[in-house]
Amino acid sequence: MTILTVASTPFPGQRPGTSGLRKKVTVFRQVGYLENFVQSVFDTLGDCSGKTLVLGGDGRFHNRAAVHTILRMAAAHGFAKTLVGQGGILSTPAVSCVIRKHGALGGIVLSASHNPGGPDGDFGIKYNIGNGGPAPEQVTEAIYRHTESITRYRISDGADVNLNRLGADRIEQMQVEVIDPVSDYAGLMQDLFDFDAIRALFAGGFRMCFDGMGAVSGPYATTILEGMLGAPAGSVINGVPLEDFGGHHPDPNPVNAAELIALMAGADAPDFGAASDGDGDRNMIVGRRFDVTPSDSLAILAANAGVAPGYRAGLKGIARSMPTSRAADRVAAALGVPCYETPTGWKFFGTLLDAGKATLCGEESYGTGSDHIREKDGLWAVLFWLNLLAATGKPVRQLVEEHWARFGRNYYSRHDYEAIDSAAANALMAALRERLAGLAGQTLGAYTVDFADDFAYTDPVDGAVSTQQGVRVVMRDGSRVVFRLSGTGTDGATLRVYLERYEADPAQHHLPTQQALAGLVAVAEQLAGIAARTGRASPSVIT
Ligand code: VG1
Ligand code: CO
Repeated sequence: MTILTVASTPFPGQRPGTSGLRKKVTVFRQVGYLENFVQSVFDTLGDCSGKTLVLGGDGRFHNRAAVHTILRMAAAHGFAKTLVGQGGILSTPAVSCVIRKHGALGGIVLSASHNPGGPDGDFGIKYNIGNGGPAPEQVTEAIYRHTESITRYRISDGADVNLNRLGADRIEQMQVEVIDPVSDYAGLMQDLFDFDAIRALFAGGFRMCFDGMGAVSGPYATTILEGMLGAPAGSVINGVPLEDFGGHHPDPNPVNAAELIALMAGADAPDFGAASDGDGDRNMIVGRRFDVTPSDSLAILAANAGVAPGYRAGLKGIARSMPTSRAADRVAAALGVPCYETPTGWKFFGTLLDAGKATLCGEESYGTGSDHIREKDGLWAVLFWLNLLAATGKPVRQLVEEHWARFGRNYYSRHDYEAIDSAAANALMAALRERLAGLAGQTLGAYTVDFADDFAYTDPVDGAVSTQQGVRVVMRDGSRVVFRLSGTGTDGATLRVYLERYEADPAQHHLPTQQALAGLVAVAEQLAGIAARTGRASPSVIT
């Protein structure tokens, strides 16, 4: 075996977005493209001798090829050991768990998460640091700078290891340990939740459906739900990770998880439904004929955290991304703990979790998690809900409605305009930013603007500043419209419009969401001129 130094030249645009570098598979398959990025990660890390790396991905097309390349590069860079998931499979939360449990220097996650897969789909790569979480912006920017001036990468010419066989192998001086992708993660879940109570729930005839959407969470859900907790066989559907996700778009929302939603709406609906995304870090929670919004899910778990053994000591604080509804803020206030508001993307929760300032975190985009790892965690949220259902004996809908009755309801929706022209999207945002200063005090429809700004965040732990994180227009009654551009897409630009309205009166808690928010939708159009600028009369996805 020889370590080769291969000459290379930079590829433009290797800047990680909200969650890693995501491009079309065709872009990633260019000679040297993946290698340049990985070399830039390693150059940013410096000396890795004696260190352990964790490696795995969501099983999408190109996953295996990329794993083999990265293993040979890690060996050339002097890592003592790489822990790789069997078959090259590790969910994002499992990578975070394994990094922490084994004291690794960091990990590489191969995934474009909720983006479609397959030869014409997307691929992605993300570096996670030693706390198990996504690298913060200072690190991703340093990696990006390396990609701009790269001249060579280093790689072993050693043979591919057998990824299917558990146990130790070797490339150069580096030990390659193929690990069971599920076991460390399953052990952690068992420590956090009341498995006996959930087992008793299933034993009593409770039925659920978990839709793995042909992506990575299937093996985790099958082992834990059907294996350890006794859910009937068949409770997990689409449970085998496939290179093209079996044609599914593994973005768990009511539009994409159509099979699950139809089942939950049917006459013989199970008690509980859930779905996860490509890399297993998102969750959608569904009751019988009832969808739970992610923002409400965060608030409800926070309000009831004591049911789970792992959270019985209480919450230190709650953190949510800025566009996430403020339902969680009301729970934090009732609990007497702080609520932090961060920019979009899980990387912004890391410092708060490390510093012990927050216990639960969430995003409106079907992301929920806690200080047990440093990523959002789909199956964790499902188990938390199961624990809650087991502890209370109440159906999903009743739990949500009782929460609204106690705290009020934050009507919430996100309208996405996908794959619009990038120049038009940037012009729309620029025009909004120009109007911000004059908006306070103006009347828009039934609303009067309290304040309007471009969200900026100063990390309360390390002082890092992030600007231009979304335009928010906040009304005097607390209602909000937020505009931002997606940082995960690969086709043109995606405009996200986030709408929120608070309703205290329980008599008004049962309106259809879009009807309840119609006034704010009109305000958003009035403010941004979406139809004229994008040529779209309506959003492509509403969640
Ligand atoms: C989206 C979501 C954001 C989430 C990110 C990564 O980002 O809005 O909340 O953290 O995806 O999730 P954006 O920039 O497209 O709005 V995942 O499950 O794709 O890693
Ligand atoms: Co994801």
